[in-house]
Amino acid sequence: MSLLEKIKNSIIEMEPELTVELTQSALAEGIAPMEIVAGGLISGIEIVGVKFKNDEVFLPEVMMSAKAFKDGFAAVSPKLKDSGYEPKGRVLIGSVKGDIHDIGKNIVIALLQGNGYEVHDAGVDAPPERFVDMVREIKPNVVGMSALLTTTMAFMRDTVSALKDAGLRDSLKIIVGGAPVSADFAKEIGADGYGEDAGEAVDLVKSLLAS
Ligand code: B1M
Repeated sequence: MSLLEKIKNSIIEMEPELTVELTQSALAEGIAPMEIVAGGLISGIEIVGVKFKNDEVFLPEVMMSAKAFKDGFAAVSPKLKDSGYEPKGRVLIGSVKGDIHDIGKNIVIALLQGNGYEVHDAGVDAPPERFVDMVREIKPNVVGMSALLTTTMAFMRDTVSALKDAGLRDSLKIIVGGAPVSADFAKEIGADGYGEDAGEAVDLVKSLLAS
């Protein structure tokens, strides 16, 4: 079994320490950081997602798998950053109010960092006021919002409104993403773009900042 397969399985088997150990071995063997993320870590959490949906695993198991993913990702993340180019812009990203899912957001952050963007993390369950305060402080070129729940998507709209009310909207681009979000929804709430996955989010930021 390849190291990437083992990493994937360690996430499915909910073994955070093993995930970290295997991730470090993969890095030591010279496997590209992005390959470890895509072929090992994401493959594992995606399978857990399907099992969760099919009621084959339940929340405590999913949380342990998510921890394995996060710990493995933390081990590989500095190397992803090392592969970056020139800083190309400043991005603020958070999971919106009510939403504590952050795996996808953290992948988007890592890929942006790996592509040379300075990224600030608004964390999870980030209310519109936090985005407003952080925009005032950081002055990002782009604000990104992530939501994994249909119930929390509404806070994307509230955040866009709060940025408008604070007079900050015109100074930045807004992008949104997350499984229940769509390009139509992005348009509807007045965002500048929607990224289906982390790769698209990076392309979107690139194109928005070039325009
Ligand atoms: Co939750 N959960 N969860 N969960 N969870 C989902 C999302 C769900 C689809 C599972 C299901 O029912 N099949 C479902 C949502 C249903 C809905 O509303 N549509 C759900 C639910 C219901 C819940 C709870 C309500 C469960 C409960 O308590 N009864 C609860 C809510 C908590 C809350 O937020 N208030 C809950 C809790 C949890 C855990 C804490 C156990 C854990 C989260 C741990 C963590 O994130 N730290 C968890 C997990 C892990 C999942 C699943 C299994 C996996 C999500 C994930 O990390 N995917 C998920 C089922 C699934 O997706 N199949 C599920 C991997 C990740 C790489 O993908 O996040 O989609 P994703 O990110 C992608 C793209 O979407 C995109 O790029 C990423 C990388 O390619 N993207 C962006 C994301 N953000 C972006 C931003 C961008 C651009 C692209 O620009 C800014």
